[in-house]
Amino acid sequence: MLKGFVFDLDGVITDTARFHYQAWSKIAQDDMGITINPSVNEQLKGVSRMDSLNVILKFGQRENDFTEAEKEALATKKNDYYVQLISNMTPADILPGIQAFLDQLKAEGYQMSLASASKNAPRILNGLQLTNYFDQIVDPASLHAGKPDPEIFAKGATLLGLKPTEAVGLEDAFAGIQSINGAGEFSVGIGDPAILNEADLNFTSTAEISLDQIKTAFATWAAKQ
Ligand code: G16
Ligand code: MG
Repeated sequence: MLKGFVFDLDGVITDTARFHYQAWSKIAQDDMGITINPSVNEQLKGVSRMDSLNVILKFGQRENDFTEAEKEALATKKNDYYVQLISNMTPADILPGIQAFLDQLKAEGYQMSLASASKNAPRILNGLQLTNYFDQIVDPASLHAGKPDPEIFAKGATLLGLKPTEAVGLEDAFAGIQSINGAGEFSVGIGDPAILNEADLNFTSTAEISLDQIKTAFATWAAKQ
């Protein structure tokens, strides 16, 4: 039986990718002499802060040029700038259709948790005034491996006291869909179905999300589990 929903944050609830990109672009340019581009940005989605830095250093062929302490300092500097950028977020930054979807889930008594790689997730939910919708938030600092490892989505369900087959995971990144599938949950992809081709159900944007369609597809999927 469908009992709960595990949400990704960036790209599903709000678009923080543009702020991550702005912050990484500046630090990469100013402190590493690396000019990043939108295709590098794609590789940062859903990836932890330190792994994002490593992607950028590899792109700039500078992966051996910084000590661990220097890398920590670069990651901290990026985060300080990023936190400034997100400090003005308001409910107007919630992606289309999400507020109504969350209201419907609450009204129908579903449990909800957040499976974001971002250590800033609680701060972002606060700005969006969505904190009260979420029964649990997975602490990314508690994880052994990030997406596509199943751990984060598995934890999103267990924190709610749910079996994987009672939970739906929502994601906009391919690595996130792999994480949901690996956890044995029903996966909903938000975005290009050609990219998210391993999702159990796909919506091209958040505005298209339909709880009725999820329920129908989930019932067919659950019967086969
Ligand atoms: C988000 C972003 C990633 C970011 C990561 C860590 O993941 O998509 O680009 O690197 O969080 O963020 P922070 O530096 O704030 O801890 P998600 O899982 O919400 O898509
Ligand atoms: Mg995402």
